[in-house]
Amino acid sequence: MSNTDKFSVVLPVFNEQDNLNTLFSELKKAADTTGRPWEAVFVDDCSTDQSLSIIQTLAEKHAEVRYVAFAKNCGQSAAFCAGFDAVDSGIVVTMDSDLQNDPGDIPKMLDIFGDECEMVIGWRAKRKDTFIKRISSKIANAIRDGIMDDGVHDTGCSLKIMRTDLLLKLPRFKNMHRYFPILMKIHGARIREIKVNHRERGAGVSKYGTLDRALAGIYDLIGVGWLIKRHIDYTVKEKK
Ligand SMILES: Nc1nc2c(ncn2[C@@H]2O[C@H](COP(=O)(O)OP(=O)(O)OP(=O)(O)O)[C@@H](O)[C@H]2O)c(=O)[nH]1
Ligand SMILES: [Mg+2]
Repeated sequence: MSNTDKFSVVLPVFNEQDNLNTLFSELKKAADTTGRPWEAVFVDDCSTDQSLSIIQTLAEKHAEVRYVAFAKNCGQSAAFCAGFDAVDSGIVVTMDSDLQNDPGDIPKMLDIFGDECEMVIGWRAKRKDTFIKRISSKIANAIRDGIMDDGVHDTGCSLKIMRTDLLLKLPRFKNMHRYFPILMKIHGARIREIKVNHRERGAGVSKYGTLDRALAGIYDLIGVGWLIKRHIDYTVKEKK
């Protein structure tokens, strides 16, 4: 990897109409400072607001914008996977579309991504979330850390940079995006963390309830624990 390589920003979207224009202008400003070619791949998950038409307008105006639009709502992990399949570069940046992540952090993350590591993850040291959300996230992290060691402080931070070829090897399942660090790690990625900015949601409402997230989280932990134990790892000595 070199510091001139193209990168692709994958953005899952579900009903974010009032955030998208600001998000794109912030993203463009930050991405252009890197001097690298880049693209934004929005994945609209059958939003019921004007998100898709805003994305279509952005794509008409800006050559960097591409999008995938789902025919029905399939969930955030499906959106990430469709984005990974669509990108046209070896480097994927993931982030939320609700302005909670700051695109201004991308250049410094790209600076440390490369030959020495295959994944860079943000660490929201000062979270701008509700008390309930912070506590439930702390409990979820503690349980997760007890079952699997992904070696990072903030697994749930959406702002991440990962190598496309490794991402395409990961097993695909609902909620897999909550386990990218451990899944990347068992596929050989060396991970580095960097503190990032975190902001309040721009406009619109959260798409997840605390209880739903907790219940799904327990179920998924069992599955991911199994996947890690049963992961196949081999090294080829010779081949003809
Ligand atoms: N494609 C797709 N994206 C989704 C879905 N649910 C959420 N998202 C996107 O994923 C990102 C994170 O969702 P949020 O609702 O902000 O989740 P959160 O940040 O944990 O919750 P808040 O702190 O309340 O914002 C946002 O960009 C959403 O638009 C979904 O079902 N499909
Ligand atoms: Mg959010």
